[in-house]
Amino acid sequence: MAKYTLSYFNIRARAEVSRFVLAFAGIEYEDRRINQSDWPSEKQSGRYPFNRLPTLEVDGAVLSESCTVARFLARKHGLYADDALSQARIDMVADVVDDIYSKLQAMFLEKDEAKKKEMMDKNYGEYFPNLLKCLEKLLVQNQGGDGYFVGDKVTLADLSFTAITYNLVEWKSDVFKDCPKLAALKTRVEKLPRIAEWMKKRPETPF
Ligand SMILES: N[C@@H](CCC(=O)N[C@@H](CS)C(=O)NCC(=O)O)C(=O)O
Repeated sequence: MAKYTLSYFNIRARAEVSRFVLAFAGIEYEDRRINQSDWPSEKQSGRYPFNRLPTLEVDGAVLSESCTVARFLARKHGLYADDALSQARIDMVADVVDDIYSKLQAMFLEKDEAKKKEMMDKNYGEYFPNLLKCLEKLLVQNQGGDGYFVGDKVTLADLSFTAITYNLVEWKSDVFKDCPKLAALKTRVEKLPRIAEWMKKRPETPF
């Protein structure tokens, strides 16, 4: 079995989907959390391909880009699909979740309070509800929305979506009020025994 080291800051954010995949698959790994104060010197070390986090070290290789890392782990551990069309449908969800995440990250990093409020109003007023409604529609197209995004088992798509929900609700607790099937999917995923176990033991972090 390959030995994995997942490096990131001590937050959920862009690494949480990979942590969900590893938890669901029951894989042991090093969950390496780097202090912000150590990052400037770490960044100079040459250890990280794009001088950014997260990264996954495996079998002497270092992978960067959160979606690439999550997809690699999902492929290796049975959370992807066999046919190209289903794989693309999984990617569609994971990639739109990444777009949502980019907006959240920009809001999180914004220091100017007036600009932050403007971003929040725009994202929570229009951008997020529109994409969440589209995700809800996509979910409903598969087994009436009472199963998973693709096929009849959990895939990277469901874990990508669920992993980001905690960041979305932090700023607006009723963000899923018009998306009952998405809200139910989140609950379904949280009840999967290994995900429930991970959520109980994962560090409490602000983001
Ligand atoms: N597209 C990249 C974005 C990576 C990224 O922006 N990483 C941030 C943390 S979320 C980072 O490393 N920031 C520190 C820096 O750039 O020095 C991914 O998904 O991995």
